[in-house]
Amino acid sequence: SGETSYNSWLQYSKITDSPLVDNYSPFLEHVVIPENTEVINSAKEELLCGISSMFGKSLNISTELKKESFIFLGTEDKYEMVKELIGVDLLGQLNNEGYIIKSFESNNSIIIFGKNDKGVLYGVFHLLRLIQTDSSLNNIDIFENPKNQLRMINEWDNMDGSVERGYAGNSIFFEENRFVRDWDRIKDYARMLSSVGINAIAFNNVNVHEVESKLITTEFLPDVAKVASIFRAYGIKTFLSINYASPIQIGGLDTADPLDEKVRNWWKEKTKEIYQYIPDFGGVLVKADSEHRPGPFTYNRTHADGSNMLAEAIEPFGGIVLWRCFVYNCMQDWRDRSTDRAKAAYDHFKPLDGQFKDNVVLQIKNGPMDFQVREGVSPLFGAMPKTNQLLEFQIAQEYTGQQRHVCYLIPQWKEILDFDTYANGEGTPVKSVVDGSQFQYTHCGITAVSNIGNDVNWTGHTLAQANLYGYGRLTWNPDLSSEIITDEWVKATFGTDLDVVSEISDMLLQSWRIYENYTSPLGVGWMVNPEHHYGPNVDGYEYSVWGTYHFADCKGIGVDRTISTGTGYTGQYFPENQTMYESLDTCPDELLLFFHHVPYTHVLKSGKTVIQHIYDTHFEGVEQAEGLKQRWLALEGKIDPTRFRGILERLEHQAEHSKEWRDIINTYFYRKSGIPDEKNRKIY
Ligand code: GCW
Repeated sequence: SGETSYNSWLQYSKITDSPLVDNYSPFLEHVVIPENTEVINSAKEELLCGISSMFGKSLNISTELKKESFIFLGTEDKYEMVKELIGVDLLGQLNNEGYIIKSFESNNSIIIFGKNDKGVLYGVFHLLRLIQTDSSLNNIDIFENPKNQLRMINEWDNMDGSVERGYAGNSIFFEENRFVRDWDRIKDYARMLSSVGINAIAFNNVNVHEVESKLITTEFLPDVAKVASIFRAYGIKTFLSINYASPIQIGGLDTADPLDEKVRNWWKEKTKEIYQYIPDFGGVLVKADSEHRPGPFTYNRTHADGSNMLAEAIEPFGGIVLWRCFVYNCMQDWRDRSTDRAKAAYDHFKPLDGQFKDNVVLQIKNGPMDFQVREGVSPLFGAMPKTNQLLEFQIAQEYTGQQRHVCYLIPQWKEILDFDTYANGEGTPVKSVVDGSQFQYTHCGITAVSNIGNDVNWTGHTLAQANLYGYGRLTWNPDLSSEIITDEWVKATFGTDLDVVSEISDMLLQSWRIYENYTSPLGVGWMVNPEHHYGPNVDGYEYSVWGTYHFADCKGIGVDRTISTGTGYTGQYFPENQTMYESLDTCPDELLLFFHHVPYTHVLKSGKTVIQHIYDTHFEGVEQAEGLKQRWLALEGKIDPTRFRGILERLEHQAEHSKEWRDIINTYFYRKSGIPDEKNRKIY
């Protein structure tokens, strides 16, 4: 049935054959819950549901401590009740969302203790995860604080029900220019998100069209408030994407100039109104002066002027302004070799460092171009010590197979988070910039474009659920390894059978490289069909206005972004990285064509020429895609039929489609270069 795929990693499958049933049972008699908040109630409901589903057992609920066999859920307010059991040593180190889990074999008890109720909720999800992954409950001694303050999701949902870059059906929030009002589905989404530690969401598209502009009016605020209340019960704050030109669009003013008093007052009144409906409203997300969206440039104002104006309006209510840095010239002339889109965000924002208010956070895409299979890490990270920064990933697989191909992105995100910016000298990885530990940031963290829709299984490709899961886990703790995250997801989703776990984990962990192999070699991007961005089209973006070129000719390929002979982009990095990328000797192979234009005969560090690398990876990628399908087929009978077939269909498509990629890419470069494949394979 669809239920299994709908339940994602919150399967709570019946546990019968685990060697650990005898270990678990003694703990599962009572749940002691002395407090009563919305979030604690969510924690209680989840625990009761999880235990009853896995063990067919209802826990007895009590507010008083028992002598034995109990699970205690409580916060600092109830510290007195459990102080003998948890001691004081770690207490002071718990942050607002942190928690402690301890278990005691002597009386079969488990203490889940949060500084606040959110910690209790996260602790309950952690306990349920331990059981779902076959972990022993003996001698648990867990201390967890989330590493990032903002752990956010951006939906690109439009009110007509479509989802921009959505690959899993329509919106679960909107249809026909109103709210869907399927609150249960939204609640289940909230459960999924909070189970991996997400604490904020903006649920409408950053491209705010006409109807969506009215989300901040009384026409829709009651519904927004309803959605916010569902998320609130799971510790998730609601944000809205807003239209920068709202004062004109919905306010009837003749300007949106951020320095105009009328405009400033309009936003102050508007903000007051929003907070009447949603007292803990998180704030606004703004895409301004980007891809034809309105912004302060219209009035010759800076992005500091624009964002500060909103920040001032929202400050009295504790809200924040998430301001995107995806600002570039999308009307470029391809003949112009001096403009480089990769440089745009840094060029626009770096000079403004120090001018932003404390409650403005700059939201920066992980790459300087746009969520390609592989690109350099944005040099803006670490370059603005006096300005709050938020990292933006894309879980939706716009350029990585659109959730029809499997492409597990956790390894990619880990590389980005671990990338050393050298902002404070060696050992200043991106993760340490956005978690606020390098500079005195007041707000920071990680956000990402969601990959869900109203498909029964949420993500179209069931294996794409792993990207959403892993995103949350990584955001909670960027130091978790890909292997650990993957292992958790597979076990919680498909059960703990050893073959299933090792096969699926390995398929996921290799999938990004496989996808890269048959699509986009050596950091060159954009060889996709325009607009929908699916499938190969080497020159699809070569002569366009978007600033997206590979410059392939009969001699060579790649974008010269060096200081000495190119666009100078490498100069935006701190010296160590600048030197590494500037020189052909030290630039890593995998990003070679992102930074350099080289002849097809250029020899890579691997010892192969560029052209032979292109041929080899494309032939190999197709074999690997076929391999994924074969490995999946071998799991038949170990996966429920619905998910088995659904995933198989997509893997079959992937294997076929990878051939299309291989043949078009190889043929294109063979025809351009005239250099035959050393191994004489079929190229057209
Ligand atoms: O990559 C581009 C996408 C647009 C998107 C834009 C953005 C929301 O193709 O669909 O618009 O990025 O991030 O603003």
